[in-house]
Amino acid sequence: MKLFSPKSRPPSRITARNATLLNLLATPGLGSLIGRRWIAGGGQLLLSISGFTLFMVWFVKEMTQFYGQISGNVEVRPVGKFLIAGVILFALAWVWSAVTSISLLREASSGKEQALKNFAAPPVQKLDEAKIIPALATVPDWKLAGATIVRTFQFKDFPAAIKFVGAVAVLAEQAWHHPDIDIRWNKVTLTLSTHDAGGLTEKDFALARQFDRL
Ligand code: H2B
Repeated sequence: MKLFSPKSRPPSRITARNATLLNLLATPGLGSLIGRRWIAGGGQLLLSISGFTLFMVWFVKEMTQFYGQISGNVEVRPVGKFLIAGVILFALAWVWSAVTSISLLREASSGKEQALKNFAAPPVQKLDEAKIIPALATVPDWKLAGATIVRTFQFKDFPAAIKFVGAVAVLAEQAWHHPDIDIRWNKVTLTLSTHDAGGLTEKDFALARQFDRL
């Protein structure tokens, strides 16, 4: 079950674990936010802060009446409703954040499973000339260079180039297929071939298409 899960990549196991610890042991909702579950995190945080605030109202009223009683100049009024409301809101936030934490943990492990599945995938066949030409047509910005395909991406500056390389790394890891990367200031050159097959395979073209969409 995915409560408002974003369409971005699955969280790492570390993130999911930290999110769970934060949600369940610190403040329900904070963990969901670091797990990039913005709506669920926001809702949980609202509930938990409201619950804590009502608890504090109860505590202050209780203390005021207690010390007022000593000086004898305050009538005692029931304030238990603030405590009950606060506990209920906080409990709701906690349970909701627990559900989100479980979802994050499951998504993180499924992301790992995907990488392992890719790792265990049967070796793909090396493409011959007859198959390479039509495959190249699907990646018009890439050039054939021997038994590889190459594309140079240009960015406004070095940080932008590095950000792009970060995104490339995530896709490559998920596909368990990695390009050679050459970074020169604001230019990034990606070179793809399938080392295990000793040449080009469909994996190279599939990953090139993903990089083109970044
Ligand atoms: N990336 C590329 N481009 N080619 C591979 O053959 C390849 C890879 N193999 N990433 C993966 C890692 C791995 O299965 C082997 C053990 O290196």
